[in-house]
Amino acid sequence: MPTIVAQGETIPAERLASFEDHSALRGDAAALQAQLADGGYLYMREFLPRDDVLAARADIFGRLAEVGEILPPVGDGIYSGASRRKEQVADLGAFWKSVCETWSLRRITHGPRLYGLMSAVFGEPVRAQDYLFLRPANRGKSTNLHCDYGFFTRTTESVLTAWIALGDIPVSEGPLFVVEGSHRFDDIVASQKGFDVARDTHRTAAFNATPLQFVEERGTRLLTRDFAAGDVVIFPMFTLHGSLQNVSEQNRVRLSVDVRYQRLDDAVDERYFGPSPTGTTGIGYGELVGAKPLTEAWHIR
Ligand SMILES: O=C(O)CCC(=O)C(=O)O
Repeated sequence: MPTIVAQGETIPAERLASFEDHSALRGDAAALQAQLADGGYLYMREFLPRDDVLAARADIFGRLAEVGEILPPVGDGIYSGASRRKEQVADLGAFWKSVCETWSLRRITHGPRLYGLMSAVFGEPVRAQDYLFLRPANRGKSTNLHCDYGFFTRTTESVLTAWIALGDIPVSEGPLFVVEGSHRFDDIVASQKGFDVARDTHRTAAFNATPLQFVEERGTRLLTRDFAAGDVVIFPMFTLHGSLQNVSEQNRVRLSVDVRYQRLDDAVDERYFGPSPTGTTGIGYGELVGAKPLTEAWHIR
C-alpha cells in the first residue's frame, strides 16, 4: 500500500478503503439511483473516453506551459517549479476562464456521455452548470474536508457533483476522497441545512478536523483509489469529501475537474450559469484556486 497523506497526516490502512466500481450499473437508472442513495457516491471506472480526456489534459497543461508552469512534454504534467503567469497575464480570472472554456474540456464535462449518465441518475432531463472547477494541484496541495451543500443549493438541494480525473491520478498525486457513510451523518446534514458559503461568512465550508481526525472520531474510513483518466465520481451535496495531499516525488501535477448537474426543471442559481458566471463569491473564475499561479500556496478552494 503506498503512503497516503491528507493534510500532512499519513492515513493508516485501517482508515482507508477503495471506491467500489459501479460501472456494471450503467444503463440501469433504478440501480444507479439506489446505489447513490445507499452508498453516498457512484464511481464509474474509465467512463469517459481516454483519448478525449488526454486531449483536454494536453490542452490545459499546454496553457500552463505557455506561462512557464508545466514542462514539456505537457501530457506528463510535470511542474517546473516556477511561473510567469502574473507577468504574462493581465487578468488572472480572465485567463482561467479562457482555460476553463477549452473546447476539449467542455466536450467531457458537457458532452452526451456524462449528460446521459446524469439523466439516468436523476431520472429526468438535466442541465450542467456552466461554471467549472478545474483543479491543477501540485506537490503539497490538497482540498480540506467539506460538503458541497453551502456552495450549490440556493435554488434546489437536488444537485449532484461529478468529479472527473483528467489523467491517471495515483493516490500520491492527491485525488478525491469521500468519507464513507457521511451522507448519513445526521448531525452533519443538520449543520449544513440552510448554510450558504457566500452569505454566512462567519463560517467556512472547510471542517476544522483533519480527514484523519474525522474518520477516527466517527469510526469510519476515507474512500479513494488510484484513478485512471476518465474515471468519474458522482456524489450529492451532503457527502463529505476533499482531496488527498499531492506528495508526488516526480512533481506531477494532479489535474481534475468538478461540475454540478441538476434537474432541467429546477430553478438555476445564476451565479453558475451563463457566458460569464460570477461564481460563488461574485468575482468569476478569479476566485478559484486554479486561477492562482502554481507557485502560490492554497487550501480548500
Ligand atoms: O478535487 C478536489 O481537490 C476537491 C473536489 C471537490 O471539492 C468537489 O468535487 O466538490
